[in-house]
Amino acid sequence: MKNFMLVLLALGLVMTFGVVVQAKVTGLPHVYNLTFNDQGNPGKDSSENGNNGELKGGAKWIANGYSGGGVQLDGNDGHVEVVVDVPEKNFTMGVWVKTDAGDVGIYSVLDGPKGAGGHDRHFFLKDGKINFRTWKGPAWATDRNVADGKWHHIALVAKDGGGQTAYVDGEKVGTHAYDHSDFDWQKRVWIGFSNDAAKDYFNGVIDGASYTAAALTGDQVKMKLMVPVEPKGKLASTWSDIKTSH
Ligand SMILES: [Ca+2]
Ligand SMILES: [Ca+2]
Repeated sequence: MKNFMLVLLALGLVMTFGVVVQAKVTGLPHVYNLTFNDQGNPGKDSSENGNNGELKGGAKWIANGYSGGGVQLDGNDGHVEVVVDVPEKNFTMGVWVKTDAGDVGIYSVLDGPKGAGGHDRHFFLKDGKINFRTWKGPAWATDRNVADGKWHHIALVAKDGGGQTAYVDGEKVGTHAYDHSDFDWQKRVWIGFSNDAAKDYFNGVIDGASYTAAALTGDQVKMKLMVPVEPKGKLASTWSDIKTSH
């Protein structure tokens, strides 16, 4: 019996350590982090929470994303689906996009496919400018045009008591007072889609799509979220993160 308990204890330590090391790979508590770098498994969740994405419709893996591979979306029905329960409070959503289409959907949280039964946490372009809507809050716009055919990183932070903050390429571009989502029956997330856009489906290339269970600071968005996690850099960043956090 004593030996059995020791084995359980050892197993517990191994599992705990495994979790700690994993969290330190990016230093951020990702619900999922899709890098699209593995051609054989393009929707693989690099957070290793197992919240893998699935390329659907006219979504095609390509070798040239922002960093490593990415996903080309056709503007017709292509999107990436993650079936996952994401937090409604204190979260950060981020994605790299490249497009010259100015009125397309980018990112949203859904109940059923295509938002049947409910949808929110929308990222979408209107006249090229990045807009958001986190229900029951209203839609709100920034004046930042990202439909210029170049890569841009878009992030939305919702902080309890602090409202929403939007970042483009790590720079704060807008805020809204509504500080959380009330859409707590959601079941999936679609990247490359938003019901709020004139054209629901994204037309262009996406990369580095993440959902993080924390309201990140501007520095964290810039220094961590926007920085791609490359396999060969993993161990180095793991140990440097552990070193600097103690
Ligand atoms: Ca990539
Ligand atoms: Ca949820």
